[in-house]
Amino acid sequence: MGLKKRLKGLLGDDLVDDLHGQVKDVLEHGLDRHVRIAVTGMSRSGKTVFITALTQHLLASDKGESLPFFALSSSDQIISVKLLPVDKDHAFPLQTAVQNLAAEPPTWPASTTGLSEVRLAIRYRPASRLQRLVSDIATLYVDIIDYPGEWLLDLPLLHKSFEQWCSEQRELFALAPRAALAADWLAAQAAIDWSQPVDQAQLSILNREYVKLLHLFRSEQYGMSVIQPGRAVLPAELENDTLIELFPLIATKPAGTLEDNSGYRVMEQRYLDYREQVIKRFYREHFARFDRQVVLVDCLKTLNKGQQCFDDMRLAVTDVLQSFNYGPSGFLRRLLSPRIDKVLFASTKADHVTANQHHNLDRFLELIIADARREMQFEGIETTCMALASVRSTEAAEAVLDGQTISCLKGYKKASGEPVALFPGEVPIELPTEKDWHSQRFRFVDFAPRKLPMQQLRPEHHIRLDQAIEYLLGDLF
Ligand SMILES: Nc1nc2c(ncn2[C@@H]2O[C@H](COP(=O)(O)OP(=O)(O)OP(=O)(O)O)[C@@H](O)[C@H]2O)c(=O)[nH]1
Ligand SMILES: [Mg+2]
Repeated sequence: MGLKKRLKGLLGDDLVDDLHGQVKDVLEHGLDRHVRIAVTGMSRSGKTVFITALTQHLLASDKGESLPFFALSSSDQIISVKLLPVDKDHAFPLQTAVQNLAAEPPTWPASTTGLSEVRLAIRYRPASRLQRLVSDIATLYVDIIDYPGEWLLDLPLLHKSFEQWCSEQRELFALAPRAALAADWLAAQAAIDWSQPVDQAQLSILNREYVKLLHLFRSEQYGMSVIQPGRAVLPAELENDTLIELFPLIATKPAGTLEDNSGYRVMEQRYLDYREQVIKRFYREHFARFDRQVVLVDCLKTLNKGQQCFDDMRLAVTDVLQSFNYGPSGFLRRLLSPRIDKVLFASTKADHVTANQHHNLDRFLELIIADARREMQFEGIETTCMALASVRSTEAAEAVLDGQTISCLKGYKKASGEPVALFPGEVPIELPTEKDWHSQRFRFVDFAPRKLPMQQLRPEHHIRLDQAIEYLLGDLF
């Protein structure tokens, strides 16, 4: 009789299976682990604020005060957390962000214009007795990168031919608000015979106009999400580089054989160069290896701006998520060919609504990410939806209206800094009707941050950030 069978006779099946699993685990893993978290979100969705708050709370998590639902912290197992050095040109500007949030008056971080990275080492006392036989102390290394949301929208181009990209853009440019805003640009494109050689000066003019249109589409007024190529609006080191002189051809592909110097082929070549030299490099260096993912979505923005913004956001999120690798991921696979095995969809800025609306915000988020989530679940990976606020900037208050007590919020308006107390309204749990979209029913206000102290962080400084951390990391200790 094998040892395992004999032990089962003595100790029972469950206990022996459990022990067997743990021994295998320890032998395979050692106790130290490494996890890379993908923080994914369109521009202004809250990535930088999330990374700042998560890092700041984790650095203080040995005190066990601000993250009650992060079990490792609340059970006093954390010995210490520290930042690890990264290449100084790419260090996440944590200090600046933390100082600005702690200033008087506090301010939000600026929009991100380049790539940066945070590396954390969480040193802790393992809970299981078996793990403690190997070592009393273990370390989890956590890597997170931050980047401009605009660049994310380039990832889907990796899997698309120029023709596919143009055909998708054709559909988008047929819809409001793009169709009307781009009428002149579309007419100028249509007047060109793309099967013939095109003057470079003419291409430059069309490109300049296209970039202006992209800025308009993503402006506060329209809030569109599908802005491609991303480097056209945020070039960073590619400023003035011809690599980013790229726009889609909205007219259908010219028939017949096309010469290499035809307008169509010239634009197609630019697309291929951009894909190869900009997107592929970025993807290979920074996006190919992730173990866990947070997808941040600003649901309230879509409600404020209306159906076109909602549809565009849904399309962008679904498209972007197809660029990541999903699948169940054991330790060895994580080492050899990492895949994302757990995804947290988070509706950010939950402090813009009253606490009784958080559940609705979870449900509304599900509407936006339904298609993307279905595909992930098909791959057998774990997902969840959660409304959260990385830096809680409002306080709950009550008001009496027509003899009834209603829940309100108090805070400072982001735009003017003036104090406000308001009833922000309800979050729908179904897609708003045509009438609701047009009734200006949704007017969620942006708030200035409430001061986030550098020391003595408390649970009331965030909403559910601890649950998010527990979901993302809890099973790795
Ligand atoms: N009230 C509140 N507002 C938030 C929170 N997180 C983000 N915001 C708001 O959202 C804005 C954008 O947040 P960022 O973290 O800079 O967004 P981002 O995704 O990094 O944006 P890009 O760098 O442009 O891609 C902030 O300036 C705040 O107005 C939050 O937890 N609470
Ligand atoms: Mg940012």
